[in-house]
Amino acid sequence: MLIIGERINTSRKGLDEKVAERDEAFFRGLARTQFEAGAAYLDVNCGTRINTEIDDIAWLAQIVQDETGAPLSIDTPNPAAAESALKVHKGEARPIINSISGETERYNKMIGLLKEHGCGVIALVLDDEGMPANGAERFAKAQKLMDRLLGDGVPQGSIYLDPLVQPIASSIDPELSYGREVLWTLRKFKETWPELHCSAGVSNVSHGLPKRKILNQAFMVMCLEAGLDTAIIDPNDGYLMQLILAAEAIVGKDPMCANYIGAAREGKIEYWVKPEPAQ
Ligand code: THG
Repeated sequence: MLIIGERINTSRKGLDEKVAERDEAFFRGLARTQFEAGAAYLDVNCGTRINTEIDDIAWLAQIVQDETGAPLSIDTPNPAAAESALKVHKGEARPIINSISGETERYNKMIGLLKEHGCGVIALVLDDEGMPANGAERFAKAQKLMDRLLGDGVPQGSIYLDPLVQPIASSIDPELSYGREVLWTLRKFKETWPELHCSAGVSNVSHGLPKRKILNQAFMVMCLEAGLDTAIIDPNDGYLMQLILAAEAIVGKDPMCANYIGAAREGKIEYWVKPEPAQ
């Protein structure tokens, strides 16, 4: 599982203020702890800062990369903000633009950046007609978007298709489980495009519910089985991280269970939930 650390996001409590104050030490800490916990990419999102996002995201990108050297998931619907972060991005590993969608203006501007910078891209199943209501609509929107991306010469291996996880608590139709719709969609993605990467914001699933981490952990395991290979999650949830290792071993994504055995030897597999590290 490719892990994208989700914690640098100004929609999280108190983080908007930390960006406003330019609290560099705070964000260095968030970057380092996620990287050390096993995040391959670090997401940077300051979407709450509408008027200053373009400057703020470049500031965040620079300090996060200076601290860890990790490539970034540049999380913004705004092409100007994405460009601002791309300009300061360093290192061999290319960043991931998070994200492009089928929305006309966003698509046209993001595709230009993608070609210019040769990076990866998360593709959201969202278009001018809005959000998909169920699995079938997710797949229909995905087909259109994939046709367009592949037609525009984006290599399949650079695309991370995202089925859009919606909070299960926000479904008003008792017949419709947002969890199930996403799992169905992931299977369909893998069946249709076997070489394609699939990514998802797993923690969206629990929004508005108590004891969110348990829901995130359960959903993570199910998504992994359904074909998810890239997860935007909190890597500092040690219990979640060990569940990923266990689930990969079970579905044959860990040959000879080598990673699982190695982690157990290193004392990284435990029966209890660890408290979060202090920030
Ligand atoms: N797809 C893509 N990008 C995304 C999302 C997606 N970026 C944003 C979001 N969804 C993924 N990132 C987060 C970050 C934080 C939380 C949820 C998703 C979150 N955090 C709470 C907090 O920190 O207070 C609670 C954390 C917890 O208890 O688990 O909710 O879908 N491409």
